[in-house]
Amino acid sequence: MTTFQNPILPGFHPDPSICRVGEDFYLVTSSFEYFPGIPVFHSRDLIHWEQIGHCLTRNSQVHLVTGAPNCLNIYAPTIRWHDGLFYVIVTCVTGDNHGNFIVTAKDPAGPWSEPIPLPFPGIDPSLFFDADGTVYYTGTDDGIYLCAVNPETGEAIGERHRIWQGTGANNPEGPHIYRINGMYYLLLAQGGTELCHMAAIARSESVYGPYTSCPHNPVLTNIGHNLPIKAAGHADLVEDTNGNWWAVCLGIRPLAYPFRHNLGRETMLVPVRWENGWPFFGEDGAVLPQFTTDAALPTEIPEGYAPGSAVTDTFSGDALHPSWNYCYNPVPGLVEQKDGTLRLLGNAAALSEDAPKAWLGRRQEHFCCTAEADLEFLPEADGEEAGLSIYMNPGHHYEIVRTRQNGQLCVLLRRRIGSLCAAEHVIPCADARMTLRLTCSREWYQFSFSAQSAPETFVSVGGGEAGYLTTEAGGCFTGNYIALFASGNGKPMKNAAVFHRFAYLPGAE
Ligand code: 6LW
Repeated sequence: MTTFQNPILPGFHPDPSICRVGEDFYLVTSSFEYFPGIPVFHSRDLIHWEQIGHCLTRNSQVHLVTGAPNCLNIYAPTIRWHDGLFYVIVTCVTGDNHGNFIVTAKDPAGPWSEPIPLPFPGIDPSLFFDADGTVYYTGTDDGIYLCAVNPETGEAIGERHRIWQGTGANNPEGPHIYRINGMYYLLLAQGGTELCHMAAIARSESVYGPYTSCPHNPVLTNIGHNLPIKAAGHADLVEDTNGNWWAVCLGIRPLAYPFRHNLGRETMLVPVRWENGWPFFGEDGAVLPQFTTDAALPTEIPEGYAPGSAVTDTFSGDALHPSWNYCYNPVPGLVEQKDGTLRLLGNAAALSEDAPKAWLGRRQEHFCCTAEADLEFLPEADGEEAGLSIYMNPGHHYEIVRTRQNGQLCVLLRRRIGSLCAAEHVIPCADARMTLRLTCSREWYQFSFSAQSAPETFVSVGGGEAGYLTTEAGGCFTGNYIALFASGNGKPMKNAAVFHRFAYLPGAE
């Protein structure tokens, strides 16, 4: 028997795709404007995962562009393994490098290759390696289509064929093809990646169809179920070494009614059983917060960094902790880890600007959690600032800010919700070093700080409602980040803000 909780990857880990090589499972998720792009995870038991790297780690692979935050750049990927090589196929929907491309690697931890561009339009690409050696591209562009492809060169082979378009719900997308017991199966998402999300499946004797819809479609949805997980869809199937089948999919966990979610779309695991050549997902097609299945899985806790775990980072060594992301491609000099510190040298871009800036963030992965940052910073000019932010996008974030106003060194709270912005609770503080603290709950983000001269005394600067930093209030496809930032607010800073320690501590959900 195996019991596990969902999500298996908490926080912003949307559009999961999975493959198995021997006893090892590998999973990738979409990453949008964050860099490195396309995180890669490894597991032996589908439940405990470690992050082993990213596919897009070099500026030469992807140019992430500003524009419409939260819903552009790197969309849904697919990971497959064939004949000793890993393939990840993905869409960058913006900028001069937009389009579908493949990267490959012998080691999924990387390095991954330079992109192999593909001539196919649309999003949500997938690859299927057929037994006769033919490789098929499936994608979504005004419907689901398929085309033979040379994955080494990216060349299309033959024509594109529209195939099954789902059961008639809107937005058929996220297609994946499998060959199981001599039949071709097409699994796709439909209904849109919100509360009407679902997955549907069809089968055919030919990869080109015609496909017969499963009699109990949608095979996966949480519509009509009173469950804390909603918007389940965008699934990918995998068989374990014991012949049991599973699916990963995305889901959201709303804060409360009306359903608003702040952690982004998260990766869920669903047991799958087969009857009469059709799959049955989860419990009555639904993704539960907890499953107990008779599928015996080995329990193996990987050694690497696991999303959802506590992290204390003292910035030792040269490499950033794997949980950190830049917003867009990193700009040399803005964020630097050296000599056991993290140095942020703010440029002219304000935190609220949709632009590359001195910003380093990690996902909020729990409703209830605490983040702390030890900061050493004496702003030399009015407007120079550094701090700790709960950040959804440039237009929606709350932060505690160490700054200088009218020549006075101080700490204050700033909140931005779209066009509304307020800086308040200004507290004079001349200490060079302080600890900033963010306490997250389902209802409220609370900020406080303790100055070096009184390290045990945390002074509140206030906070803001969790409900306004949600996808429904002002976001799109990503989840909230807990971020360190610095800015010269109109001119580059002379001296860096220096962070000595950062801690992320999960709380009781
Ligand atoms: C993803 C597609 C979608 O590529 O959103 O709404 C895109 N549906 O499946 C980004 O997650």
